[in-house]
Amino acid sequence: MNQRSVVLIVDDEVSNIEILSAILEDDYEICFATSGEEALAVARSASPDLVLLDVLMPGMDGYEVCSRLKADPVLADLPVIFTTALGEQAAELRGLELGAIDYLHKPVSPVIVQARVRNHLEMKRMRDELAQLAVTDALTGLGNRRRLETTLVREAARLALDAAELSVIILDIDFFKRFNDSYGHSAGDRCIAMVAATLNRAVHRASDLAARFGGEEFACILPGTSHHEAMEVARTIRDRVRGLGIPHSGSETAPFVTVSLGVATATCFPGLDPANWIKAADAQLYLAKAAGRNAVFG
Ligand code: GH3
Ligand code: MG
Ligand code: MG
Ligand code: MG
Repeated sequence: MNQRSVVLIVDDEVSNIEILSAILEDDYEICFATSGEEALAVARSASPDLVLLDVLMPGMDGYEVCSRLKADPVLADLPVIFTTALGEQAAELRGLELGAIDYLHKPVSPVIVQARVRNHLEMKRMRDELAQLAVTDALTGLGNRRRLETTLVREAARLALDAAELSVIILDIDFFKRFNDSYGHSAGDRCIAMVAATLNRAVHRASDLAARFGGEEFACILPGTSHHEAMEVARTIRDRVRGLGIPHSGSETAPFVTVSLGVATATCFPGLDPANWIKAADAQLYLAKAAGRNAVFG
């Protein structure tokens, strides 16, 4: 069953929270806050899908809460609907200009609240799905090149701060042109998907990323992983792919599909450019190919 969406209700008057809760609690998980400060804390801790936000509150008002949500990279996409008794156009315009997605006037109509919340949650669900599709490779379900590039940039920034290690593995299927020639392009696609699944199982820390880099090439980003550990992971992947036993009569390494892998490890240095990590791993991959394939170099 689908997880229920979470709606955060923010209002300094508890009776208003009770009214909105009663309207929405059959369909959604409800969390609430009675001040602006508390709203920001609950938005961070409860990961709501939508916020109903009162404008007039003592201390931090709703406008300020909305501005702070929109300035926070993690919370900026959270849809905000203002709920207020302020009837003036200027007040409504200000809320919308601050990034709120909609405006509800108190006293609220239960069916209108339900319909607007439902529509905005549906739009958010579609936005999230599109965002996920934009970084996913359709054939393998792994991250795609865009996902790889944003991860590299993010990890470079992190590495510059905490001076940890980071390893990169590049993988390329051996004699794959011949595989397509012998068994056809659809069989080639299935082979790519099986190699991807093997790769994904071998790379299992929460911070690890396995991505499809290009046609039959993959990359793994392994934050906090030493060169020695990454070499072990790469050898495991090489052995498991060979162990799949996918027939490949044209291969010169074995009568099965094999892969070659290059490993590179970055440590913190000033002006580090993540593109160089891929280049370094690629240079090792080239050596693995030159040495006969079904090999790991690093
Ligand atoms: P090497 O051992 O040196 O890597 O030899 P190779 O034949 O694998 O060489 P190369 O990497 O140059 O060739 C990759 C081939 O992979 C070319 C292309 O026909 C095939 N390919 C690329 N993307 C796809 C894909 O999405 N599906 C299928 N079926 N084949 C693909
Ligand atoms: Mg109020
Ligand atoms: Mg290739
Ligand atoms: Mg290849």
